[in-house]
Amino acid sequence: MTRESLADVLDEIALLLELKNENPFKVRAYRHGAETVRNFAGDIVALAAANQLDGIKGIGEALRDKLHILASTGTLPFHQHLRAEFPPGLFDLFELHGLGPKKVKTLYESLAISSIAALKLACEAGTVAALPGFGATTQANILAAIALHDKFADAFTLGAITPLAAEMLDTLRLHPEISRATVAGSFRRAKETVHDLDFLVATTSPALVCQDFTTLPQVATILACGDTKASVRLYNGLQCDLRAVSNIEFPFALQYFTGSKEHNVALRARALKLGLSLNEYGFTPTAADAPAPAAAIHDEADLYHALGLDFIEPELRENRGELEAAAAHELPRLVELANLRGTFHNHTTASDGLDSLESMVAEAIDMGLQYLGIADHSKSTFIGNGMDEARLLEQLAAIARLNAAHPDFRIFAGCEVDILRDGSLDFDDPILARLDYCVASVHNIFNLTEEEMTRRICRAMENEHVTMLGHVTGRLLLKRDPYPVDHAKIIDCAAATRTIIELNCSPLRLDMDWRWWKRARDLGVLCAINPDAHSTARLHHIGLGVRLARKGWLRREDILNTRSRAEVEAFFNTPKAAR
Ligand code: DGT
Ligand code: CA
Ligand code: CA
Ligand code: ZN
Repeated sequence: MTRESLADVLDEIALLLELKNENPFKVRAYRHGAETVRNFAGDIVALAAANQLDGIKGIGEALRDKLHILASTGTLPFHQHLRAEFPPGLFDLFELHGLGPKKVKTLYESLAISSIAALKLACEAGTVAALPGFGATTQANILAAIALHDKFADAFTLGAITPLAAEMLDTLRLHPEISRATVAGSFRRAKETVHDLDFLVATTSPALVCQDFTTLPQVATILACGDTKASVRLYNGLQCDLRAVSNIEFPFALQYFTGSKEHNVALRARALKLGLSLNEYGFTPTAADAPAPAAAIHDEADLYHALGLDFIEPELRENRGELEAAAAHELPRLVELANLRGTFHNHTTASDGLDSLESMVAEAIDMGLQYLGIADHSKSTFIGNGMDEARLLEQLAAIARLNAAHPDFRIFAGCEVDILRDGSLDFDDPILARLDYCVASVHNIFNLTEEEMTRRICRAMENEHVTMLGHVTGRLLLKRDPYPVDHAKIIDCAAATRTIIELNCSPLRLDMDWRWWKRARDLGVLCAINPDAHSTARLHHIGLGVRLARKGWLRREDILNTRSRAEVEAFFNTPKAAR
Protein backbone atom coordinates (compact mmCIF):
# COMPACT_ATOMS: atom_id res chain seq x y z
CA MET A 1 0.00 0.00 0.00
CA THR A 2 1.23 3.48 -0.83
CA ARG A 3 0.08 6.86 0.45
CA GLU A 4 -1.57 7.61 -2.91
CA SER A 5 -3.47 4.33 -3.07
CA LEU A 6 -4.73 4.84 0.51
CA ALA A 7 -6.00 8.28 -0.43
CA ASP A 8 -7.49 7.04 -3.69
CA VAL A 9 -9.54 4.39 -1.88
CA LEU A 10 -10.95 7.04 0.49
CA ASP A 11 -11.82 9.30 -2.44
CA GLU A 12 -13.52 6.43 -4.20
CA ILE A 13 -15.52 5.56 -1.09
CA ALA A 14 -16.71 9.19 -1.01
CA LEU A 15 -17.88 8.90 -4.62
CA LEU A 16 -19.59 5.57 -3.99
CA LEU A 17 -21.39 6.98 -0.97
CA GLU A 18 -22.52 9.94 -3.05
CA LEU A 19 -23.82 7.55 -5.70
CA LYS A 20 -25.80 5.86 -2.96
CA ASN A 21 -27.20 9.18 -1.74
CA GLU A 22 -25.56 8.82 1.65
CA ASN A 23 -25.30 11.57 4.23
CA PRO A 24 -23.20 14.45 2.82
CA PHE A 25 -21.28 14.79 6.09
CA LYS A 26 -20.16 11.20 5.82
CA VAL A 27 -19.11 11.79 2.21
CA ARG A 28 -17.18 14.85 3.25
CA ALA A 29 -15.40 12.99 6.04
CA TYR A 30 -13.95 10.51 3.52
CA ARG A 31 -12.97 13.23 1.07
CA HIS A 32 -11.33 15.19 3.84
CA GLY A 33 -9.61 12.04 5.08
CA ALA A 34 -8.15 11.50 1.59
CA GLU A 35 -6.69 15.02 1.63
CA THR A 36 -5.26 14.48 5.08
CA VAL A 37 -3.59 11.23 3.99
CA ARG A 38 -2.15 12.88 0.87
CA ASN A 39 -0.60 15.76 2.76
CA PHE A 40 0.30 14.27 6.14
CA ALA A 41 3.88 15.17 7.05
CA GLY A 42 4.87 11.77 8.51
CA ASP A 43 4.79 8.19 7.19
CA ILE A 44 1.02 7.78 7.24
CA VAL A 45 1.14 4.31 5.66
CA ALA A 46 3.36 2.94 8.44
CA LEU A 47 1.24 4.65 11.11
CA ALA A 48 -1.94 3.20 9.64
CA ALA A 49 -0.42 -0.27 9.41
CA ALA A 50 0.62 -0.02 13.08
CA ASN A 51 -2.83 1.33 14.06
CA GLN A 52 -1.31 4.57 15.36
CA LEU A 53 -3.55 7.15 13.73
CA ASP A 54 -5.17 8.38 16.93
CA GLY A 55 -5.35 12.13 17.34
CA ILE A 56 -4.64 13.02 13.69
CA LYS A 57 -6.92 15.89 12.69
CA GLY A 58 -9.16 14.97 9.78
CA ILE A 59 -9.16 11.24 10.57
CA GLY A 60 -12.01 10.16 12.83
CA GLU A 61 -12.54 6.75 14.38
CA ALA A 62 -14.32 5.19 11.40
CA LEU A 63 -11.59 6.28 9.00
CA ARG A 64 -8.86 5.31 11.42
CA ASP A 65 -10.08 1.71 11.58
CA LYS A 66 -10.59 1.45 7.83
CA LEU A 67 -7.14 2.87 7.09
CA HIS A 68 -5.64 0.36 9.50
CA ILE A 69 -7.33 -2.57 7.75
CA LEU A 70 -6.36 -1.20 4.34
CA ALA A 71 -2.71 -0.53 5.21
CA SER A 72 -2.18 -3.80 7.04
CA THR A 73 -4.02 -6.16 4.63
CA GLY A 74 -3.98 -4.31 1.31
CA THR A 75 -7.77 -4.37 0.87
CA LEU A 76 -10.84 -3.06 2.61
CA PRO A 77 -13.99 -5.24 2.52
CA PHE A 78 -16.20 -2.16 3.11
CA HIS A 79 -14.79 -0.62 -0.08
CA GLN A 80 -14.98 -3.87 -2.05
CA HIS A 81 -18.64 -4.37 -1.15
CA LEU A 82 -19.54 -0.81 -2.10
CA ARG A 83 -17.69 -1.16 -5.37
CA ALA A 84 -19.42 -4.41 -6.22
CA GLU A 85 -22.75 -2.58 -6.22
CA PHE A 86 -21.79 -0.72 -9.42
CA PRO A 87 -20.20 -1.73 -12.76
CA PRO A 88 -16.48 -0.78 -12.93
CA GLY A 89 -16.75 1.41 -16.07
CA LEU A 90 -19.08 3.76 -14.21
CA PHE A 91 -16.12 5.36 -12.44
CA ASP A 92 -14.66 6.56 -15.73
CA LEU A 93 -17.69 8.84 -16.10
CA PHE A 94 -16.42 10.95 -13.19
CA GLU A 95 -13.40 11.91 -15.26
CA LEU A 96 -15.69 13.96 -17.51
CA HIS A 97 -15.97 17.61 -16.57
CA GLY A 98 -19.45 18.58 -15.43
CA LEU A 99 -20.62 15.09 -14.50
CA GLY A 100 -21.21 14.72 -10.78
CA PRO A 101 -22.66 11.81 -8.82
CA LYS A 102 -26.24 12.97 -9.34
CA LYS A 103 -26.03 12.93 -13.13
CA VAL A 104 -23.98 9.74 -13.23
CA LYS A 105 -26.59 8.08 -11.07
CA THR A 106 -29.42 9.18 -13.37
CA LEU A 107 -27.55 8.01 -16.46
CA TYR A 108 -26.93 4.65 -14.86
CA GLU A 109 -30.39 4.14 -13.44
CA SER A 110 -32.40 5.44 -16.42
CA LEU A 111 -30.29 4.36 -19.38
CA ALA A 112 -28.01 1.71 -17.83
CA ILE A 113 -25.00 3.73 -19.00
CA SER A 114 -21.82 2.56 -17.33
CA SER A 115 -18.98 3.56 -19.67
CA ILE A 116 -17.80 6.62 -21.57
CA ALA A 117 -18.31 4.79 -24.87
CA ALA A 118 -21.94 4.00 -24.02
CA LEU A 119 -22.51 7.57 -22.90
CA LYS A 120 -21.15 8.90 -26.18
CA LEU A 121 -23.49 6.68 -28.19
CA ALA A 122 -26.48 7.74 -26.08
CA CYS A 123 -25.61 11.44 -26.53
CA GLU A 124 -25.24 10.99 -30.27
CA ALA A 125 -28.62 9.26 -30.37
CA GLY A 126 -30.17 12.15 -28.43
CA THR A 127 -31.49 10.01 -25.59
CA VAL A 128 -29.48 11.83 -22.92
CA ALA A 129 -31.12 15.17 -23.72
CA ALA A 130 -34.52 13.64 -23.02
CA LEU A 131 -33.63 12.68 -19.43
CA PRO A 132 -35.13 14.86 -16.69
CA GLY A 133 -32.63 17.52 -15.61
CA PHE A 134 -30.44 17.10 -18.71
CA GLY A 135 -31.63 18.79 -21.93
CA ALA A 136 -29.88 19.58 -25.22
CA THR A 137 -27.28 21.93 -23.71
CA THR A 138 -26.15 19.42 -21.11
CA GLN A 139 -25.98 16.74 -23.77
CA ALA A 140 -23.80 18.96 -25.97
CA ASN A 141 -21.59 19.78 -22.96
CA ILE A 142 -21.17 16.09 -22.22
CA LEU A 143 -20.12 15.41 -25.82
CA ALA A 144 -17.60 18.26 -25.62
CA ALA A 145 -16.27 16.85 -22.33
CA ILE A 146 -15.88 13.41 -23.95
CA ALA A 147 -13.98 14.97 -26.86
CA LEU A 148 -11.59 16.72 -24.43
CA HIS A 149 -11.20 13.51 -22.44
CA ASP A 150 -10.21 11.62 -25.59
CA LYS A 151 -7.86 14.37 -26.70
CA PHE A 152 -6.00 14.31 -23.37
CA ALA A 153 -6.32 10.58 -22.77
CA ASP A 154 -2.57 10.13 -22.20
CA ALA A 155 -1.87 13.33 -20.25
CA PHE A 156 -1.75 14.03 -16.51
CA THR A 157 -1.58 17.31 -14.66
CA LEU A 158 1.72 18.12 -12.98
CA GLY A 159 -0.02 18.58 -9.63
CA ALA A 160 -1.82 15.25 -9.75
CA ILE A 161 1.34 13.20 -10.22
CA THR A 162 3.74 15.17 -8.03
CA PRO A 163 3.03 13.14 -4.86
CA LEU A 164 3.28 9.90 -6.84
CA ALA A 165 6.64 10.84 -8.34
CA ALA A 166 7.96 11.79 -4.88
CA GLU A 167 6.78 8.51 -3.42
CA MET A 168 8.46 6.43 -6.15
CA LEU A 169 11.67 8.45 -5.89
CA ASP A 170 11.78 7.91 -2.14
CA THR A 171 11.73 4.16 -2.70
CA LEU A 172 14.33 4.26 -5.47
CA ARG A 173 16.67 6.35 -3.32
CA LEU A 174 16.59 3.66 -0.63
CA HIS A 175 17.80 1.02 -3.11
CA PRO A 176 21.31 -0.09 -2.08
CA GLU A 177 22.53 -0.18 -5.70
CA ILE A 178 21.30 3.31 -6.61
CA SER A 179 23.56 6.29 -5.87
CA ARG A 180 21.53 9.05 -7.58
CA ALA A 181 17.87 9.09 -8.62
CA THR A 182 15.71 11.77 -10.12
CA VAL A 183 12.79 12.38 -12.46
CA ALA A 184 13.79 14.12 -15.70
CA GLY A 185 11.56 15.04 -18.68
CA SER A 186 8.63 17.41 -18.69
CA PHE A 187 8.01 16.71 -15.00
CA ARG A 188 11.39 18.19 -14.05
CA ARG A 189 10.75 21.15 -16.33
CA ALA A 190 7.44 21.77 -14.50
CA LYS A 191 5.27 21.53 -17.59
CA GLU A 192 1.63 21.98 -16.55
CA THR A 193 0.74 18.64 -18.11
CA VAL A 194 2.96 15.61 -18.46
CA HIS A 195 2.74 12.47 -20.61
CA ASP A 196 5.02 10.16 -18.68
CA LEU A 197 7.56 10.16 -15.87
CA ASP A 198 11.17 9.72 -16.97
CA PHE A 199 13.13 8.29 -14.05
CA LEU A 200 16.91 8.37 -14.20
CA VAL A 201 19.24 6.57 -11.82
CA ALA A 202 23.00 6.18 -11.43
CA THR A 203 24.08 2.63 -10.62
CA THR A 204 26.73 -0.01 -11.23
CA SER A 205 24.04 -2.73 -11.45
CA PRO A 206 21.67 -1.42 -14.15
CA ALA A 207 19.96 -4.74 -14.99
CA LEU A 208 19.10 -5.46 -11.36
CA VAL A 209 17.81 -1.93 -10.84
CA CYS A 210 15.60 -2.18 -13.95
CA GLN A 211 14.20 -5.45 -12.66
CA ASP A 212 13.46 -3.95 -9.22
CA PHE A 213 11.86 -0.87 -10.78
CA THR A 214 9.20 -3.11 -12.32
CA THR A 215 8.27 -4.43 -8.87
CA LEU A 216 7.49 -1.06 -7.28
CA PRO A 217 4.10 -1.19 -5.52
CA GLN A 218 2.61 1.46 -7.87
CA VAL A 219 3.23 -0.69 -10.97
CA ALA A 220 0.24 -2.34 -12.67
CA THR A 221 1.87 -3.69 -15.86
CA ILE A 222 5.40 -4.11 -17.18
CA LEU A 223 5.74 -2.74 -20.72
CA ALA A 224 9.45 -3.51 -21.18
CA CYS A 225 12.41 -4.51 -19.05
CA GLY A 226 15.97 -4.57 -20.41
CA ASP A 227 19.56 -4.21 -19.17
CA THR A 228 19.59 -0.40 -18.97
CA LYS A 229 15.97 0.67 -19.36
CA ALA A 230 12.49 -0.34 -18.30
CA SER A 231 8.95 0.90 -18.89
CA VAL A 232 5.90 0.30 -16.75
CA ARG A 233 2.32 1.46 -16.47
CA LEU A 234 0.96 2.42 -13.06
CA TYR A 235 -2.50 1.71 -11.70
CA ASN A 236 -3.66 5.21 -12.62
CA GLY A 237 -2.59 4.65 -16.26
CA LEU A 238 0.58 6.76 -16.08
CA GLN A 239 3.55 5.40 -17.99
CA CYS A 240 6.95 5.52 -16.26
CA ASP A 241 10.27 5.03 -18.03
CA LEU A 242 13.52 4.23 -16.25
CA ARG A 243 17.05 4.76 -17.55
CA ALA A 244 19.92 3.31 -15.57
CA VAL A 245 23.32 4.88 -16.31
CA SER A 246 26.80 5.02 -14.76
CA ASN A 247 27.75 7.79 -12.38
CA ILE A 248 29.99 9.37 -15.04
CA GLU A 249 27.19 9.41 -17.62
CA PHE A 250 24.60 10.71 -15.16
CA PRO A 251 24.96 14.50 -15.76
CA PHE A 252 24.81 13.99 -19.53
CA ALA A 253 21.81 11.67 -19.32
CA LEU A 254 20.06 14.01 -16.88
CA GLN A 255 20.57 16.97 -19.19
CA TYR A 256 19.45 15.00 -22.24
CA PHE A 257 16.35 13.40 -20.72
CA THR A 258 15.27 16.61 -19.05
CA GLY A 259 14.83 18.22 -22.44
CA SER A 260 13.04 19.95 -23.82
CA LYS A 261 13.82 18.58 -27.22
CA GLU A 262 13.97 22.17 -28.54
CA HIS A 263 16.39 23.22 -25.81
CA ASN A 264 18.57 20.17 -26.51
CA VAL A 265 18.69 20.82 -30.23
CA ALA A 266 19.86 24.40 -29.59
CA LEU A 267 22.39 23.25 -26.98
CA ARG A 268 23.86 20.61 -29.30
CA ALA A 269 24.23 23.20 -32.06
CA ARG A 270 26.16 25.41 -29.65
CA ALA A 271 28.40 22.49 -28.64
CA LEU A 272 29.14 21.72 -32.30
CA LYS A 273 30.31 25.30 -32.83
CA LEU A 274 32.81 24.65 -30.03
CA GLY A 275 33.98 21.44 -31.73
CA LEU A 276 32.12 19.11 -29.40
CA SER A 277 29.41 16.62 -30.13
CA LEU A 278 27.03 16.19 -27.19
CA ASN A 279 24.73 13.26 -26.51
CA GLU A 280 23.24 11.48 -23.50
CA TYR A 281 26.60 9.78 -22.71
CA GLY A 282 29.11 12.61 -22.93
CA PHE A 283 31.10 15.04 -25.03
CA THR A 284 33.16 13.84 -28.00
CA PRO A 285 35.51 16.18 -29.88
CA THR A 286 34.32 16.42 -33.51
CA ALA A 287 37.87 16.45 -34.90
CA ALA A 288 41.07 14.79 -33.77
CA ASP A 289 42.67 18.16 -33.05
CA ALA A 290 39.58 19.69 -31.35
CA PRO A 291 40.07 20.40 -27.63
CA ALA A 292 38.30 18.24 -25.06
CA PRO A 293 36.32 20.09 -22.34
CA ALA A 294 38.74 21.69 -19.92
CA ALA A 295 37.28 20.38 -16.68
CA ALA A 296 35.68 17.13 -15.58
CA ILE A 297 31.87 17.02 -15.68
CA HIS A 298 30.39 15.98 -12.33
CA ASP A 299 26.99 17.60 -12.61
CA GLU A 300 24.79 19.51 -15.03
CA ALA A 301 26.31 22.85 -14.01
CA ASP A 302 29.74 21.60 -15.15
CA LEU A 303 28.18 20.59 -18.46
CA TYR A 304 26.67 24.02 -19.09
CA HIS A 305 29.86 25.75 -17.94
CA ALA A 306 31.89 23.67 -20.42
CA LEU A 307 29.79 25.27 -23.16
CA GLY A 308 30.37 28.79 -21.84
CA LEU A 309 26.92 29.00 -20.28
CA ASP A 310 25.64 29.68 -16.77
CA PHE A 311 23.66 26.80 -15.28
CA ILE A 312 20.12 26.86 -16.67
CA GLU A 313 17.40 25.82 -14.22
CA PRO A 314 15.30 22.94 -15.65
CA GLU A 315 12.08 24.99 -15.61
CA LEU A 316 13.60 27.41 -18.14
CA ARG A 317 14.68 24.81 -20.69
CA GLU A 318 12.10 25.47 -23.39
CA ASN A 319 14.33 27.32 -25.90
CA ARG A 320 12.58 30.59 -25.19
CA GLY A 321 15.66 32.74 -24.76
CA GLU A 322 17.35 30.90 -21.88
CA LEU A 323 20.48 29.92 -23.85
CA GLU A 324 21.09 33.51 -24.93
CA ALA A 325 20.53 34.75 -21.38
CA ALA A 326 22.87 32.09 -19.98
CA ALA A 327 25.60 33.10 -22.43
CA ALA A 328 25.20 36.75 -21.43
CA HIS A 329 25.09 35.89 -17.68
CA GLU A 330 21.61 37.42 -17.53
CA LEU A 331 19.51 34.55 -16.27
CA PRO A 332 17.10 35.55 -13.50
CA ARG A 333 17.62 34.27 -9.98
CA LEU A 334 14.38 32.33 -9.69
CA VAL A 335 12.02 32.47 -6.71
CA GLU A 336 12.10 29.57 -4.21
CA LEU A 337 9.46 28.14 -1.90
CA ALA A 338 11.45 29.33 1.11
CA ASN A 339 10.91 32.92 -0.10
CA LEU A 340 7.14 32.79 0.44
CA ARG A 341 5.81 34.50 3.58
CA GLY A 342 2.08 34.07 3.02
CA THR A 343 -0.63 33.76 0.42
CA PHE A 344 -3.90 35.50 -0.46
CA HIS A 345 -6.66 33.65 -2.27
CA ASN A 346 -8.15 31.00 0.03
CA HIS A 347 -11.63 29.78 0.92
CA THR A 348 -13.27 28.69 4.16
CA THR A 349 -16.58 27.10 5.15
CA ALA A 350 -18.08 30.60 4.81
CA SER A 351 -18.30 29.80 1.08
CA ASP A 352 -17.26 26.49 -0.50
CA GLY A 353 -14.14 25.60 1.52
CA LEU A 354 -13.95 22.37 3.51
CA ASP A 355 -12.23 23.92 6.54
CA SER A 356 -13.07 26.67 8.99
CA LEU A 357 -11.32 30.02 9.17
CA GLU A 358 -9.64 28.90 12.39
CA SER A 359 -8.30 25.68 10.81
CA MET A 360 -6.98 27.49 7.76
CA VAL A 361 -5.15 29.95 9.98
CA ALA A 362 -3.74 27.18 12.19
CA GLU A 363 -2.40 25.40 9.10
CA ALA A 364 -0.80 28.56 7.71
CA ILE A 365 0.90 29.18 11.07
CA ASP A 366 2.05 25.56 11.05
CA MET A 367 3.56 26.08 7.61
CA GLY A 368 5.67 28.90 8.99
CA LEU A 369 3.83 31.65 7.12
CA GLN A 370 3.47 35.18 8.52
CA TYR A 371 0.07 35.96 7.03
CA LEU A 372 -2.91 34.41 5.26
CA GLY A 373 -5.46 36.04 2.99
CA ILE A 374 -9.05 34.86 3.09
CA ALA A 375 -11.06 35.43 -0.08
CA ASP A 376 -14.40 33.63 -0.05
CA HIS A 377 -16.88 33.83 -2.91
CA SER A 378 -19.33 36.69 -3.40
CA LYS A 379 -23.08 36.23 -3.73
CA SER A 380 -23.31 35.62 -7.50
CA THR A 381 -21.38 32.38 -7.20
CA PHE A 382 -24.41 30.34 -6.15
CA ILE A 383 -22.78 26.94 -6.49
CA GLY A 384 -19.83 28.18 -4.44
CA ASN A 385 -22.18 29.24 -1.61
CA GLY A 386 -21.17 32.87 -2.19
CA MET A 387 -21.57 35.32 0.70
CA ASP A 388 -23.89 38.30 0.66
CA GLU A 389 -22.88 41.63 2.23
CA ALA A 390 -24.13 40.65 5.68
CA ARG A 391 -22.18 37.41 5.76
CA LEU A 392 -19.07 39.15 4.45
CA LEU A 393 -19.27 41.66 7.30
CA GLU A 394 -19.73 38.82 9.79
CA GLN A 395 -16.59 37.23 8.45
CA LEU A 396 -14.77 40.53 8.71
CA ALA A 397 -15.63 40.65 12.42
CA ALA A 398 -14.55 37.03 12.90
CA ILE A 399 -11.21 37.82 11.25
CA ALA A 400 -10.72 40.86 13.49
CA ARG A 401 -11.31 38.69 16.57
CA LEU A 402 -8.88 36.06 15.33
CA ASN A 403 -6.26 38.70 14.55
CA ALA A 404 -6.54 39.94 18.12
CA ALA A 405 -5.91 36.40 19.34
CA HIS A 406 -2.83 35.97 17.11
CA PRO A 407 -0.61 39.03 17.52
CA ASP A 408 2.30 37.34 15.70
CA PHE A 409 0.25 36.46 12.64
CA ARG A 410 -1.93 38.48 10.30
CA ILE A 411 -5.11 37.39 8.60
CA PHE A 412 -5.92 39.66 5.69
CA ALA A 413 -9.64 40.06 5.10
CA GLY A 414 -10.47 39.90 1.43
CA CYS A 415 -12.99 38.36 -0.87
CA GLU A 416 -13.12 36.76 -4.29
CA VAL A 417 -15.61 39.08 -5.89
CA ASP A 418 -17.37 37.98 -9.08
CA ILE A 419 -16.78 40.01 -12.21
CA LEU A 420 -20.26 40.41 -13.66
CA ARG A 421 -21.05 40.25 -17.36
CA ASP A 422 -20.35 43.92 -18.01
CA GLY A 423 -17.19 44.09 -15.91
CA SER A 424 -18.87 45.59 -12.85
CA LEU A 425 -18.42 43.84 -9.53
CA ASP A 426 -20.69 41.75 -7.33
CA PHE A 427 -20.14 44.05 -4.31
CA ASP A 428 -20.40 47.83 -4.26
CA ASP A 429 -17.33 49.97 -3.67
CA PRO A 430 -18.19 50.97 -0.05
CA ILE A 431 -18.25 47.28 0.92
CA LEU A 432 -15.03 46.52 -0.94
CA ALA A 433 -13.38 49.52 0.71
CA ARG A 434 -13.78 47.87 4.10
CA LEU A 435 -11.59 44.92 3.07
CA ASP A 436 -7.80 44.67 3.15
CA TYR A 437 -7.77 43.57 -0.49
CA CYS A 438 -9.91 41.93 -3.12
CA VAL A 439 -9.47 39.26 -5.81
CA ALA A 440 -11.75 39.72 -8.82
CA SER A 441 -12.63 36.64 -10.90
CA VAL A 442 -14.88 35.52 -13.74
CA HIS A 443 -17.01 32.53 -12.76
CA ASN A 444 -19.82 32.47 -15.33
CA ILE A 445 -20.93 33.59 -18.79
CA PHE A 446 -17.88 32.12 -20.53
CA ASN A 447 -19.36 32.34 -24.02
CA LEU A 448 -18.36 35.95 -24.78
CA THR A 449 -16.05 36.85 -27.65
CA GLU A 450 -12.38 37.42 -26.88
CA GLU A 451 -12.89 41.16 -27.21
CA GLU A 452 -15.92 41.22 -24.90
CA MET A 453 -14.23 39.04 -22.29
CA THR A 454 -11.07 41.14 -22.37
CA ARG A 455 -13.06 44.35 -21.99
CA ARG A 456 -15.05 42.81 -19.13
CA ILE A 457 -11.88 41.85 -17.24
CA CYS A 458 -10.08 45.13 -17.93
CA ARG A 459 -13.04 47.10 -16.64
CA ALA A 460 -12.86 45.16 -13.37
CA MET A 461 -9.13 45.83 -13.06
CA GLU A 462 -9.78 49.55 -13.41
CA ASN A 463 -11.66 49.48 -10.09
CA GLU A 464 -9.61 51.07 -7.30
CA HIS A 465 -10.52 48.23 -4.92
CA VAL A 466 -9.52 45.33 -7.15
CA THR A 467 -6.11 44.34 -5.82
CA MET A 468 -5.63 41.30 -7.99
CA LEU A 469 -7.14 39.43 -10.90
CA GLY A 470 -8.05 35.79 -10.17
CA HIS A 471 -7.52 32.83 -12.59
CA VAL A 472 -7.19 34.80 -15.85
CA THR A 473 -8.69 32.25 -18.27
CA GLY A 474 -10.77 29.96 -16.06
CA ARG A 475 -9.14 26.93 -17.63
CA LEU A 476 -9.32 23.54 -15.95
CA LEU A 477 -6.35 21.58 -17.24
CA LEU A 478 -7.38 18.58 -19.37
CA LYS A 479 -11.03 19.27 -18.51
CA ARG A 480 -12.19 22.69 -19.60
CA ASP A 481 -10.70 24.97 -22.24
CA PRO A 482 -9.81 28.52 -21.25
CA TYR A 483 -12.35 31.17 -22.12
CA PRO A 484 -10.89 33.43 -24.80
CA VAL A 485 -8.95 36.45 -23.55
CA ASP A 486 -6.31 38.73 -25.05
CA HIS A 487 -3.46 38.11 -22.62
CA ALA A 488 -1.32 40.93 -23.99
CA LYS A 489 -4.09 43.47 -23.44
CA ILE A 490 -4.85 42.19 -19.95
CA ILE A 491 -1.18 42.40 -19.00
CA ASP A 492 -0.98 45.97 -20.36
CA CYS A 493 -4.07 46.89 -18.38
CA ALA A 494 -2.67 45.29 -15.21
CA ALA A 495 0.50 47.35 -15.62
CA ALA A 496 -1.44 50.56 -16.23
CA THR A 497 -3.87 50.07 -13.32
CA ARG A 498 -1.29 48.57 -10.91
CA THR A 499 -3.41 45.44 -10.60
CA ILE A 500 -1.66 42.25 -9.53
CA ILE A 501 -2.21 39.14 -11.63
CA GLU A 502 -2.65 35.95 -9.67
CA LEU A 503 -0.79 32.77 -10.44
CA ASN A 504 -3.61 30.48 -9.38
CA CYS A 505 -1.78 27.29 -8.37
CA SER A 506 -4.71 25.04 -7.76
CA PRO A 507 -3.36 21.96 -9.63
CA LEU A 508 -6.21 22.04 -12.14
CA ARG A 509 -5.71 25.67 -13.07
CA LEU A 510 -2.09 26.95 -13.10
CA ASP A 511 -3.58 30.11 -14.54
CA MET A 512 -2.17 32.62 -15.79
CA ASP A 513 -0.22 30.31 -18.04
CA TRP A 514 3.58 30.26 -17.54
CA ARG A 515 4.22 31.42 -21.10
CA TRP A 516 2.96 34.95 -20.27
CA TRP A 517 4.73 35.72 -17.02
CA LYS A 518 8.02 37.00 -18.42
CA ARG A 519 6.18 39.57 -20.46
CA ALA A 520 4.12 40.64 -17.42
CA ARG A 521 7.23 40.85 -15.25
CA ASP A 522 9.07 42.96 -17.82
CA LEU A 523 6.16 45.42 -17.78
CA GLY A 524 6.33 45.65 -13.99
CA VAL A 525 3.21 43.60 -13.24
CA LEU A 526 3.34 42.00 -9.81
CA CYS A 527 2.39 38.32 -9.32
CA ALA A 528 0.61 36.72 -6.35
CA ILE A 529 1.02 32.96 -5.92
CA ASN A 530 -2.42 31.84 -4.77
CA PRO A 531 -3.43 28.25 -4.07
CA ASP A 532 -7.16 29.07 -4.19
CA ALA A 533 -7.19 26.57 -1.32
CA HIS A 534 -10.52 25.02 -0.43
CA SER A 535 -8.99 23.02 2.44
CA THR A 536 -6.00 23.23 4.78
CA ALA A 537 -4.20 20.52 2.79
CA ARG A 538 -4.45 22.54 -0.40
CA LEU A 539 -2.58 25.49 1.09
CA HIS A 540 0.48 23.38 0.37
CA HIS A 541 -0.07 23.87 -3.36
CA ILE A 542 1.94 27.07 -3.06
CA GLY A 543 4.90 24.75 -3.72
CA LEU A 544 3.43 23.91 -7.11
CA GLY A 545 2.83 27.63 -7.69
CA VAL A 546 6.50 28.36 -7.07
CA ARG A 547 7.48 25.78 -9.70
CA LEU A 548 5.25 27.45 -12.28
CA ALA A 549 6.44 30.93 -11.29
CA ARG A 550 9.98 29.74 -11.88
CA LYS A 551 8.93 28.40 -15.25
CA GLY A 552 7.64 31.91 -15.98
CA TRP A 553 11.08 33.43 -15.19
CA LEU A 554 9.84 35.09 -11.99
CA ARG A 555 12.20 36.29 -9.28
CA ARG A 556 11.55 36.89 -5.63
CA GLU A 557 10.96 40.60 -6.21
CA ASP A 558 8.25 39.90 -8.79
CA ILE A 559 5.95 38.24 -6.26
CA LEU A 560 3.89 39.95 -3.55
CA ASN A 561 3.86 36.97 -1.20
CA THR A 562 7.64 37.04 -0.81
CA ARG A 563 7.23 40.33 1.06
CA SER A 564 7.10 40.47 4.84
CA ARG A 565 3.86 40.98 6.72
CA ALA A 566 4.73 44.63 7.39
CA GLU A 567 5.52 45.24 3.73
CA VAL A 568 2.25 43.68 2.60
CA GLU A 569 0.32 45.75 5.17
CA ALA A 570 1.98 48.87 3.82
CA PHE A 571 1.23 47.76 0.26
CA PHE A 572 -2.49 47.31 0.96
CA ASN A 573 -2.58 50.69 2.75
CA THR A 574 -1.12 52.49 -0.26
CA PRO A 575 -3.61 53.72 -2.88
CA LYS A 576 -3.51 51.49 -5.95
CA ALA A 577 -2.11 54.15 -8.28
CA ALA A 578 0.84 54.75 -5.95
CA ARG A 579 1.82 51.09 -5.57
P1 DGT B 1 6.19 14.52 -22.29
O1 DGT B 1 6.66 13.18 -21.84
O2 DGT B 1 5.50 14.50 -23.59
O3 DGT B 1 5.40 15.21 -21.26
O4 DGT B 1 7.48 15.45 -22.55
P2 DGT B 1 9.03 15.10 -22.36
O5 DGT B 1 9.77 16.33 -22.65
O6 DGT B 1 9.27 14.46 -21.05
O7 DGT B 1 9.31 14.08 -23.54
P3 DGT B 1 9.81 12.56 -23.57
O8 DGT B 1 9.38 11.78 -22.39
O9 DGT B 1 9.39 12.04 -24.91
O10 DGT B 1 11.40 12.66 -23.59
C1 DGT B 1 12.12 13.09 -22.47
C2 DGT B 1 13.25 13.96 -22.92
O11 DGT B 1 14.19 13.21 -23.69
C3 DGT B 1 12.85 15.11 -23.83
O12 DGT B 1 12.39 16.24 -23.12
C4 DGT B 1 14.13 15.39 -24.55
C5 DGT B 1 14.74 14.03 -24.70
N1 DGT B 1 14.42 13.49 -26.03
C6 DGT B 1 13.55 12.52 -26.30
N2 DGT B 1 13.51 12.29 -27.62
C7 DGT B 1 14.35 13.16 -28.18
C8 DGT B 1 14.77 13.44 -29.52
O13 DGT B 1 14.32 12.82 -30.47
N3 DGT B 1 15.69 14.42 -29.69
C9 DGT B 1 16.20 15.11 -28.64
N4 DGT B 1 17.09 16.08 -28.87
N5 DGT B 1 15.84 14.89 -27.40
C10 DGT B 1 14.94 13.92 -27.16
CA1 CA C 1 8.29 12.54 -20.41
CA1 CA D 1 9.50 9.24 -21.84
ZN1 ZN E 1 -12.52 31.54 -8.38
